[in-house]
Amino acid sequence: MTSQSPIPHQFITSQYDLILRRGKLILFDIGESEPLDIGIKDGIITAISPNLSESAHQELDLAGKLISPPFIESHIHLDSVLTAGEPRWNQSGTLFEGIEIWRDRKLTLNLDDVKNRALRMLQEQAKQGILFVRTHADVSAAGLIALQALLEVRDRVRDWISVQVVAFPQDGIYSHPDNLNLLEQALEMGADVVGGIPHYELTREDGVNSVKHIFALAQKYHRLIDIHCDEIDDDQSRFLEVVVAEAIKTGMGNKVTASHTTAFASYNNAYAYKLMGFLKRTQINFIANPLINITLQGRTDTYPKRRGVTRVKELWQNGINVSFGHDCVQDPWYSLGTGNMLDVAHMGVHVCQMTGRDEVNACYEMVTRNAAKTLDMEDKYGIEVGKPASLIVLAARDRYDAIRTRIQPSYVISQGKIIAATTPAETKWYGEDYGF
Ligand code: 17E
Ligand code: FE2
Repeated sequence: MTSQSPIPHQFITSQYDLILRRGKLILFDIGESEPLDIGIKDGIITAISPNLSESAHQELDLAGKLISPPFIESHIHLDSVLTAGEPRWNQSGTLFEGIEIWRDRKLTLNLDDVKNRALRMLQEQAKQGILFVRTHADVSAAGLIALQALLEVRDRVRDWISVQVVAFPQDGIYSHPDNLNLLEQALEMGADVVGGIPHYELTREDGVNSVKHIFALAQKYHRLIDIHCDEIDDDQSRFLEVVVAEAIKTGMGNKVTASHTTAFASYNNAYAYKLMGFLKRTQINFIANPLINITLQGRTDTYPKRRGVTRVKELWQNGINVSFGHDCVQDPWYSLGTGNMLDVAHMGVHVCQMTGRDEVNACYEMVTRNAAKTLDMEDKYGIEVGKPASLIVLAARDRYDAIRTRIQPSYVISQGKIIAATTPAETKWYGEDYGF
């Protein structure tokens, strides 16, 4: 029955707008549930039960498919997506050539350019089951165009996808006299998170000062922190320890995120061991970007060649919250990608060597539940009665199978509405028939 139903009485008294029947819920620390029914009313999950006897205006029979909380993109640059090759291709494949190309591309940014690309990307992401996104917006450019565009997009899409915007000073906050002010102005305009890039400040001292300044701003404006930190293979790049020190001194702990931290993979083990103890005390979050880290890092190595991905497995083993991001889709740093978080988890399994069964499941958590913690959005995330009905349906047996096949969600449901549905491609076989 639809809202055009000829029987208005039933419409008014019906308990649910939508019922999902016979779906298996991912129970993170346990496995998958037996098939269950989920009742949804006014965008909220109002019932989870083995067999809902009532009917609803709309029902979907999931026939044993998996129901997962949506994917979360915890680290992407929506201002630069879909610009690969503009104005030129990144030939060296390094982070630093990417920054130079972007410096030229951003001279031609305008609001519509950023908004159109960001909206297109968000729609692609949502079709692939992503309903929460943290995007960086470069604020080291006159005019704050990228930031203004992404704030407008954030507010425009909030009925179907939650977006957080990080004020990210790509060129550093001390490399140009205006950049410090631009960062603060971005927070006044409404950026949700303060960012930084200490390893790209001109000196070690500037890098340390930048981290202190970021914490001061976050406290003044009551915002989260997400710093691009030590994104380099240099084993002497040690801004993570400064982030840790500030997190301890301010008590900001789980409101703080260190993104990339690729140098952590190059630190000597004695130092890494000491640092790991401090990390456990602070409870800060980590974001690794396996697709980008494996391609941008190691570029100055011959052989042996480093992987350049932070110590994901060891952080996870120590109970520290880690999520995975895609970072880029078709931009000066990474020309590939569709935004699919299962591609990211799949690469994470490989480059972090997390092939044990629990480890594969952990990689699934890094694109779902762990990222909700990082984004501080746990209150509206998860499949529980009373929470917003934002979830995805996967034609997979379990999390391992979902990562293995990198399957598109059959349904994407956001705040109670079906916003995307995918029918699997069907391949016909015309070769020999072996009878199985
Ligand atoms: N900017 C940066 O500093 N690092 C990155 N990985 C990207 C942009 C994508
Ligand atoms: Fe990034």
